[in-house]
Amino acid sequence: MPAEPYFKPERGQRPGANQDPRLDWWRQAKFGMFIHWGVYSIPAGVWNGEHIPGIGEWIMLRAEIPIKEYEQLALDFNPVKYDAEQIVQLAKAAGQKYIVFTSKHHDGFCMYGTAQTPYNIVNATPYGEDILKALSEACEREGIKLGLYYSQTQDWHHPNGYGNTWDYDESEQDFNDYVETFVKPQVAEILSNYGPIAIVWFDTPRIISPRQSQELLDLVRELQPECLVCGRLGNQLGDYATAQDNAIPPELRAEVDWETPATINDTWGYKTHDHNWKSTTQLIRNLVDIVSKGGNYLLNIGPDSEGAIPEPSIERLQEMGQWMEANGESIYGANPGPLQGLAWCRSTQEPGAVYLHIFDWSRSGRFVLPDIGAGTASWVDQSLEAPLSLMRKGGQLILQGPREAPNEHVSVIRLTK
Ligand code: FHN
Repeated sequence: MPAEPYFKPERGQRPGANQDPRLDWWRQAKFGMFIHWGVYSIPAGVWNGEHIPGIGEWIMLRAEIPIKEYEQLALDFNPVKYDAEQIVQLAKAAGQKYIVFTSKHHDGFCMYGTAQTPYNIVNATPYGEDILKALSEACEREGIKLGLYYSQTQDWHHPNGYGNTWDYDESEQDFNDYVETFVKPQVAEILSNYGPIAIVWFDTPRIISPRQSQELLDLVRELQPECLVCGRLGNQLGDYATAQDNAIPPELRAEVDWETPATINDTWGYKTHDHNWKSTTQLIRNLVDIVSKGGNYLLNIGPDSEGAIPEPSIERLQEMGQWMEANGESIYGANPGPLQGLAWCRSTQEPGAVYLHIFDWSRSGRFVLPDIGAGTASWVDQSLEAPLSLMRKGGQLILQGPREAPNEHVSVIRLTK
């Protein structure tokens, strides 16, 4: 059976980019916050009283909502609880170093003030404020990098955008005109009006041609040369590879820089019916697993239509942050470690130290590993006082710790010479 394609071929990394120092901050960061937010947070998964299956931000397509009807949502969009500072503080508390915000998703509604269409947060809603402006200012103040999601191919609102087969006749659409007269000017806007943008996070490349992908890349480079472009620009042109949603490769992937975008429950855009929240332990393990294999974790929140962040997301991010506060040394800037393929533990490393992240604590508190040349073992979390010893015997390292895992999520041991 062929291995699962964790990276679709068109979601690759341009040759040589894995040596590019422009990605150094991102390689250091490891953990980011994705934000999916738009007018789809009003129906929140329910249309005409019917629960529409699937991810919340796809409701327009899944329920084939006519544009004229869907547009009415904007008239009710008044997110008075939106607080950019609170969102950025939450990201910081979680230990996330960058934010990626949906400037325009597939439904075509723009969450920033654009001159290309009145269908945007400033001109089409009672709220009337530029949500992105406030977010960019809060990010700048708090030293968090800001990336922008932009749907460059699917646009179910624009007459020449891809994907709306219920309002438009595909054979009459002119996708090239859409790219030239709408996408490029919008990409120029988001890169000109909101200060330094760290990433443009393109998505679902579908029908975009190699020339169109290249020209978008050139535009980003021209306007903000330091700005990264994710692997979903299409045609293998991104600065880093983007894994499939929620997918963690089974093995080390050291040959490319990569990122897994992921949900905390099962949707990106807010849905009232989705209560399938992953546990904090699972989320921390996902982060560790990803970093141990060479990737970054971009974990999503979906604010509701008032702009409030769902409480279960807040709780989990805060708990992740507590773990990161104590154990972040083994995550930020860490490379994949020498021990790979073990079920009970993951490893990362930096010069002079190997970090063992223990997922399954043994009942005896004893762990046997291949001798990787370490002479001392210590807890990364300085508040831990449980005894820990290391012995080298017959080409093996024998670690002896307490009988109970000292951390309920993942306990981290530092091995040094
Ligand atoms: O279709 C989108 C989806 O709505 C969401 O934005 C995710 C995030 O990675 N990307 C696409 C599906 O892969």
